[in-house]
Amino acid sequence: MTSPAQIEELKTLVEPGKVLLDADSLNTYGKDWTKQFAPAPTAIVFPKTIEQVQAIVRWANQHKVALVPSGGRTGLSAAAVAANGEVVVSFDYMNQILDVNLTDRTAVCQPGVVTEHLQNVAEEKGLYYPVDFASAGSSQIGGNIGTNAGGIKVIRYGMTRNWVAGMKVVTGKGDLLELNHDLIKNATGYDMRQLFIGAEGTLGFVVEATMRLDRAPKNLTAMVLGTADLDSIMPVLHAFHGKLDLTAFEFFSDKALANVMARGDVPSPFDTECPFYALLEFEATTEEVANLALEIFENCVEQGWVLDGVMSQNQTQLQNLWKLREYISETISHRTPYKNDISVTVSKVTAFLQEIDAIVAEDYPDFEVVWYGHIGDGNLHLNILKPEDLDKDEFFARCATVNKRVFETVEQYNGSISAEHGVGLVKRDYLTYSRSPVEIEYMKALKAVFDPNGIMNPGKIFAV
Ligand code: S2G
Ligand code: ZN
Repeated sequence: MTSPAQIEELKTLVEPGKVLLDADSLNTYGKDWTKQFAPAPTAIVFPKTIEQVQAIVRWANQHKVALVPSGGRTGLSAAAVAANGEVVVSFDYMNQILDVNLTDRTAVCQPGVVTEHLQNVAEEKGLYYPVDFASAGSSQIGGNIGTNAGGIKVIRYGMTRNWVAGMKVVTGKGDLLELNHDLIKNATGYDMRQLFIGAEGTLGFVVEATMRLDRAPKNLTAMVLGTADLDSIMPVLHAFHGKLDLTAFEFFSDKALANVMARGDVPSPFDTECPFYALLEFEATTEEVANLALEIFENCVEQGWVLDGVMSQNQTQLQNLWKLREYISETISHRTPYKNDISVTVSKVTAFLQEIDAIVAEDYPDFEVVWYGHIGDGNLHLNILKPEDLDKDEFFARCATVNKRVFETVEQYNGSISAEHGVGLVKRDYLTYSRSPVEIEYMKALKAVFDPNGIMNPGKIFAV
């Protein structure tokens, strides 16, 4: 446990008032969007410079104090949860975009830059930061890197990992590493960026990141298609993906749509009620491209895969169609969902989805199952909604019993038990369904190199 004298020493490492100990701050900064773990940090510290981060890490090594990184706290795997007296290091005051270089098409960001702020600044400069997801309005670049955030545009642009030109990290030993210096080509040994991206703060802190930007997309246009059944979704993807350069291909079930419609502030896409829906997006750069999309749609209807559909004609309609998908997570959150974020290679999705859907129908007959996700890149979000009258702990315990069957199926398909939300605490005990014991031993060996005293987010990804 950290002593009062050690906390007083911590206060000298940062500006006055940048160590908080009050109950509200401990509760607010000691958690993320998960609901299973009670936050219980000792203190929250707010560095403003890289030197202050290094001093905090050295202090933590000296006193063997565990540190937990905190960004936008929108995580869904409890990677930013401090439940055991740790000191939370929040980057809220390291939130500036330090430079935008139009020649290199890069933006130098402090870790506390809100994702949406980077998106807006890129747009102001006529460029585009393409990693996007529902929580972009509050998530931070440092956390996006720590979890290798994915989201809704991965089918075209990939994950956060693809957009980090360079980064500065403070390792668990307190050393500052400047990785890759934003170079496009650099063949000089191990690319250690890739170790820190997705490491969930277990190797060190991201203290600056140079993010790549892309050209701005032209006339983004979305279609929402009502599909006849689960099996029809992937043929629709292949029909469009073969001819259009898609920027997104998402899916959601009728139950997901019903929850969004219940809000009352989003127009229904069309009258036909369908069991599943696909939302796809592309750049309608010419009228020919838009007409091609309509031809493909007609073909999908003729094939019996699609029952109805709509295409956006302007920005407002584009945004309204995206609300159908992006509002799902927030709209069901009050139902304390048990969340699975699983992925397989795209070619295996149909068979995989059939097996998982049969398991949940058999094992969750009395629970509301909501399917949605980034099916175009093989990432499915399976959410089980807690019945109003069922105790939360009992609900999570019952859901966990089904995990074994779900994750055994994931393992059979060489899939991932966590496609984009990370491992944290929530998926830690299931890691072996996706990573071999030998891999886990190598990961632990790497952790020992960068964080020999085990002060960096201990217990996340694997148990200490
Ligand atoms: C999504 C957002 C978080 C959730 O909507 O794609 O990744 O609720 C999710 O699963
Ligand atoms: Zn997602």
